[in-house]
Amino acid sequence: MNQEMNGVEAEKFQEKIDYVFKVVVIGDSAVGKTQILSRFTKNEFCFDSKSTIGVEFQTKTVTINGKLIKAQIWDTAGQERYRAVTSAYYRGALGAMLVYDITKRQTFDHVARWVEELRSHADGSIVIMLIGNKGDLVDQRVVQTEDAVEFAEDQGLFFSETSAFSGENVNSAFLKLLQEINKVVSKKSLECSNGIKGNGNLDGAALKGEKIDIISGSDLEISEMKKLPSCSC
Ligand SMILES: Nc1nc2c(ncn2[C@@H]2O[C@H](COP(=O)(O)OP(=O)(O)OP(=O)(O)O)[C@@H](O)[C@H]2O)c(=O)[nH]1
Ligand SMILES: [Mg+2]
Repeated sequence: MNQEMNGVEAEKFQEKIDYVFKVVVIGDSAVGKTQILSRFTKNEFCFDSKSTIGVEFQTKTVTINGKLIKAQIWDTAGQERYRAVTSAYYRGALGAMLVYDITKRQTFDHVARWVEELRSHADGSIVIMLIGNKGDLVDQRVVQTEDAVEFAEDQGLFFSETSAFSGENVNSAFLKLLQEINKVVSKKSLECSNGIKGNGNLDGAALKGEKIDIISGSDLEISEMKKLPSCSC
C-alpha cells in the first residue's frame, strides 16, 4: 500500500498510525521464519532462501478495531553464530512468533528453550504465538498437532499451523497475534487513564492527567536494523 503513495500522501498516512507494534520472529534455523514474514508482508515465497544473518525487519500496516496499526516485525537468525545481541532484539517487543517445522522433531523439541529465552529477555506481558510451519508437507509430518496444542495450552501460548509456501493461515496467525497485542495495549492504556497501575495501585502521574505513551518511537532501535531487500533469496 505504501509503495503506491507519493511522499506527501505517505507522510499523512504515517501521521494517522495509532500504534507501532514490535513483533519478533524466533525459532530454529530453516523452520521458515523469513519466508513466513515474506509471505505476510509481501505475499512472496522463495524456495532457496538463504539463512538470515544478524537482524532484519519488515513492516505491514493493518486496521484492528478501527485503529491503524503498524506491525514492525523483526527477523533474526536461528543459528546462534549469526544472531545479534539478544537483549536488543527483544527490547520493546509486544509479540513473538515462535516457529518450528512440523517435519523436523528437533525444532519442536527446542521450542521450550525458545520460550525460556523469551521469558528471560522479553517483557512479561509479551503475547506469544506458537507456529508449526511447512503445513504443506503433509507426508513428512512428524510433529502431531495435538502435541503442539497441549504444549501451547500448558505454556499459555496461542497456536497455529501455517504454510509459508501456500500461504495457508499466515495472515490469520499474524492478525490474531496483533489483535491480542491490541487487547493488552488497550487494557494498559485504560488502566493508565484510570490512574490505576498494572498492580492495581493508584498512579500519581496518571491522576495528574499526564499523557502516557505506551509505545514510543524511541523503543524501536532502527539504527541497529537493516531493511530486507525486496526478495531475501
Ligand atoms: N515446503 C515448504 N518449505 C518452506 C516453508 N517455509 C520455508 N520453507 C523453506 O525452508 C527453508 C528455510 O526457510 P527460511 O525462511 O530461510 O528459514 P529461517 O527460519 O528464516 O532460517 P534462518 O534464517 O537460518 O534462521 C527454505 O528453503 C524455504 O524455502 C513452507 O511453508 N513450506
Ligand atoms: Mg531467516
